[in-house]
Amino acid sequence: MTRHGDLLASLSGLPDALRTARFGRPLHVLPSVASTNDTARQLAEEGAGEGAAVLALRQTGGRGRRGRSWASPPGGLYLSVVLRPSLPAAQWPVLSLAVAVGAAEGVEGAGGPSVSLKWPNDLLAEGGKIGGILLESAPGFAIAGIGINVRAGGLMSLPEGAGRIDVDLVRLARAVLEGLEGAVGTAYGDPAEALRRWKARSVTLGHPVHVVGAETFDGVAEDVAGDGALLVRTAAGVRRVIAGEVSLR
Ligand code: BT5
Repeated sequence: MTRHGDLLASLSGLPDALRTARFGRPLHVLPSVASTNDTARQLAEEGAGEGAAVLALRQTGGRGRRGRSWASPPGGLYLSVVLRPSLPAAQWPVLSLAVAVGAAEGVEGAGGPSVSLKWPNDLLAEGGKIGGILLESAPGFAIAGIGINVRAGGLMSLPEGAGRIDVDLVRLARAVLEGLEGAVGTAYGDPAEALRRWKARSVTLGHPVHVVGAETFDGVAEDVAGDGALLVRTAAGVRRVIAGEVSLR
C-alpha cells in the first residue's frame, strides 16, 4: 500500500483503539474534502449525534474564522466533530474555549510540545501558531473544527507565524478525540471548570493587548467572563470582547 493508503487504513481503524464513549463514533476518514466542517455539518443535518467526526488528509477549502482561509496541506490534522450541546446557546463560546483545551491536551498526549492558548482559541507552541479552532453553530448543533500543523506535512508552505509539530498523525488524531471528549464533557457539566482549564494555558491574560473589532482599542486582558468573553481593562473601564482580533503587545 502507498503511505497514503496506509494512513487512511490506520485512521479508519482508529475507533477500535479510542478510549472514548462518543467522540469519533463514527469517524469518517476521507482523502480530501473542501472543509471537514462542511462535511460534518451535512452529517449533523442528516441526524448524526454528538461525537460523530470527520477527518480528512487534506482540505481544498479549509476555513478559519471570519472568512479567512486555513492552509491544509497533506500531513496535518483536519478534524470536525458534531456537538449537540446541552448548554444554552449564550454559553457556546465557552465550548470553543473548551475545544481548544481538549486539542491542546491531545497534542501533549500524543507526545508533542506543551501548548498554550491565545484568546479565543489559537494553539501556540514553539513560538508559532500550530493550530486553530473553528466552532460553527446551527440550530440544535455545533460543529467543532480543529486544524493542527504536523511537520511530516512536507514542503508546502504555511503562512508566516505558523508552527508545526513533530508527532504521528494517527496518534495525534486519537489523543485529540480523547482530549476533546474530556474537555467538552467538562464544559457541559461544569463550565466554570472548563474556563479555569483554559485560563491555566492562556498567554493572553495579564498582558497588554490590542483589540480590533467593532472598535479598536488597547488595554490589558484581565479575565474571561462566564460566557467566554475576554475582559479588557482600559482607561475608560473594563470592556467585553466577544468577537474580535486580539493581538499581544
Ligand atoms: C483559525 O482561524 O485558527 C481556525 C482554524 C480552523 C481550521 C479547522 S481544520 C478542520 C476544520 N475545517 C475547516 O475548514 N476549518 C477547521 P483564524 O483564527 O481565523 O486563523 C486564520 C488565520 O491563521 C489565517 O488568516 C492565516 O493568517 C493563519 N493561518 C492559515 N492557515 C494556517 C495554518 N495552517 N497554520 C497556522 N496559521 C494559519
